[in-house]
Amino acid sequence: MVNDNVLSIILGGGQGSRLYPLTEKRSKPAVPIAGKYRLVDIPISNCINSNIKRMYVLTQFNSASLNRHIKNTFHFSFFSSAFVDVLAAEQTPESKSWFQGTADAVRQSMHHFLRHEFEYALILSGDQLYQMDFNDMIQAHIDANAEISIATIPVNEKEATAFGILKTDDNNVVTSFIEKPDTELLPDWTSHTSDDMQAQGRNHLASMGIYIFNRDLLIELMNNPDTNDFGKEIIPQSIEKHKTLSYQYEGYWTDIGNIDSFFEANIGFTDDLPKFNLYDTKQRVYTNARILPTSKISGTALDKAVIAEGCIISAAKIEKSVIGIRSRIGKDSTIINTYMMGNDDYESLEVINTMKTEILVGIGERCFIKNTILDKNVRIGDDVRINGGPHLEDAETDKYVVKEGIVVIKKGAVIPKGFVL
Ligand code: ADQ
Ligand code: ADP
Repeated sequence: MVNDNVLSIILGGGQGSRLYPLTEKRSKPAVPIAGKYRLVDIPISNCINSNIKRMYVLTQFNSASLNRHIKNTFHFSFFSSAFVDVLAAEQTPESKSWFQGTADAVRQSMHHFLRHEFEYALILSGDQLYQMDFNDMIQAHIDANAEISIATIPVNEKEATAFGILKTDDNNVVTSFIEKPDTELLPDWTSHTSDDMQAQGRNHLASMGIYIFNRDLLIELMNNPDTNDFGKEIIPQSIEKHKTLSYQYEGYWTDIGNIDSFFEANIGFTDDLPKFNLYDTKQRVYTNARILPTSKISGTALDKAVIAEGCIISAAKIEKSVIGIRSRIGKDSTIINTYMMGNDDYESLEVINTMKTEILVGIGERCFIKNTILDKNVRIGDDVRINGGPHLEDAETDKYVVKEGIVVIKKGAVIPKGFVL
């Protein structure tokens, strides 16, 4: 088993500005996805399913929800060496020790990693949706006697400018690498891909931001304080000096680092055959086992609705939407193409009677909500109409943000009765 030789380092997020306002009050790994999971559950579950059970999650700030989630979710046997630890940047954004980039984040935490025995460091991004067995990649790395491996995936020309693009020789050894090339450079950066990929126009080989480094090489590279980023500096500077293998992957993989892709990925769970299979018992996605009651639904027409546990729903219609844990939706409301994250708590009658606001947590009666992300614990009054879509211009208030037509209602926001957007 190679896995005892692997330490996993999950890059949990920089400033998280691309996912703002979901990252306004929590760190990126704690952002809820698919109604009951958190972003960080994806890389952690991939590691557990690959039998890699020593993991560090690096994050810029340590939100209470991230700590609570990790602490409540990942329990390993007392007798095992398995763990998931969160390491947060210890200073403020103004301070020099705030992580300057992905490599800097790893450098500042090296003393934690080096307390463990490992041969290979597996470095993962925290904002990607995919199910991958890392053992195949590790085995390919060992067989090729490589010092660095990069997981790669064929992408089309439109996507290629958002990624590190590379070229390889016939043995899949990386010969050149360019981080996020301009469109006019792309014709020089095509690769020979499989017939299936070519048929989809995927002729560029992109880095998935998933790396294996041999321990000694990682130590050597981290000793150079001038390099702050893997994609911009470490990888391009290393390929000539250190044997770097491209491990090509052709399964489903998507970056969910901005509001648009995050929204699409969540709504994608309502497809007849979602590209990411949450029902695969061989590749389970682990999350907090909350022991919630079943969901109760009355008088609602449901079409392509994904509904988590513990909801109380009386809506008229829910279509192509993901409804998260403990959601409450009032009578005659219509929810279309929407991701509702759910609530942290139920409001008991006692609490309701002493509340300052009369707007209950969840969605009220006779509301219409479309093309919207509702963060946790929102209170939407009766007769509210939120009609997101490309007709809306980007905007921000204290209660919501509009980004590329998607309305994001901020965590805990109270939207008064009759509000229209
Ligand atoms: P990007 O995703 O643009 O490209 P980056 O913003 O550095 O690269 O993020 C990589 C991962 O690290 C993300 O999960 C991010 O949240 C996290 N991260 C960023 N800064 C961090 C910090 N200071 N501390 C902790 N985590 C941090 C990279 C590569 C490309 C590759 C794409 C694939 O540079 O070559 O194609 O990933 O998505
Ligand atoms: P979940 O994983 O269910 O989305 P959290 O981990 O955020 O939720 O919270 C789990 C439980 O902790 C909630 O049911 C709630 O009762 C409680 N809780 C949530 N936020 C806080 C908080 N800030 N302080 C104390 N308890 C909290």
